[in-house]
Amino acid sequence: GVRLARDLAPVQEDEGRQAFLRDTLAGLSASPKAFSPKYFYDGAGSALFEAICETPEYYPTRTETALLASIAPALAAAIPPGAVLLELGSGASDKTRLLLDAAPSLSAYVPVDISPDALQGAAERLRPAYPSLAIMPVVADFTVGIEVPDALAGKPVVAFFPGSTIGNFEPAEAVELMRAVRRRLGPGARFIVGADQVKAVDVLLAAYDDADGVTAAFNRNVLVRINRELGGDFDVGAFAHRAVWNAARSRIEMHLESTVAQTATVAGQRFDFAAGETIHTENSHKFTPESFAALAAEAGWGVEQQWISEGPAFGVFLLRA
Ligand code: AVI
Repeated sequence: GVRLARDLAPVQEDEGRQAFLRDTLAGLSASPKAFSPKYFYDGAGSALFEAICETPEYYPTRTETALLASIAPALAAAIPPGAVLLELGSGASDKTRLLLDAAPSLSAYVPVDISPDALQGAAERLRPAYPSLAIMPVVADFTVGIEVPDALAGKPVVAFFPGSTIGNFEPAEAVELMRAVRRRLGPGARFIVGADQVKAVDVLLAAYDDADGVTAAFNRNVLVRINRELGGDFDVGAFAHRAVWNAARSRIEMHLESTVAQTATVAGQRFDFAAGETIHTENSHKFTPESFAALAAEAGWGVEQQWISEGPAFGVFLLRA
């Protein structure tokens, strides 16, 4: 069965640390060096991401929230009575309230996130507000497997994946993930996905390099985390935040650029950096309605309805298996 947040055992934490260590050593040994963005989200990283969402430059969160508020009745109409809402990468679960309010017939909410701190906080805030809803947080890396607690077997499940987190995956991984959700949910299932849209490059770049440096701190936090959890000795201040637009791949990339020639040690292994060498830390793909529909189709989903905001364009897609 699946492990709920409150059951998170030291054993599982150690498994998490082992995976983090393995992936970090592999990423530092690769050329070019690269990390998975999923390791941004320790407690501090999740808090920094929440702070990014408050910056004037980072439009996706407020844009999607406003869009979801306006279309919530249409989304609720697609949710069968008694259904379970399964949210991938739920973080603070702020947008979820819009769906929970619009679809009072939901019987359970299963937020899935890699950050126990973010999940715990979200569950504590939601429970008093929705006393008749079963809130069953699951600490999991949803890229590894999608599971619903056994207690909810047999209920229809609607999956919710807002925030354009789908854009943080390579297209092939995104297809794999959407396919896994479809297999888990079965025929006739609904999947609500938020996907940020291509727009003017200056708007995109500003969103990933805010003037107050919150995104820079978020990017560098992965080095802080490696130092603390994996016994690394990164000189965090000697890495600069870089955000670049890769037009060919339609994505913003984040990198950490070594400002000097230096060596960092992690778990006894030494890694050399030339001045100007980068660690590629994140991709954030930007879609068009057509490119997103094509991605969904590859995973066996059809677009039943779509909504694209005016102003900064952000898309919410209601998919049907
Ligand atoms: C979580 N994810 C959708 C964010 C994004 O926009 O790709 C993460 C982020 N990275 C930098 N700023 C925000």
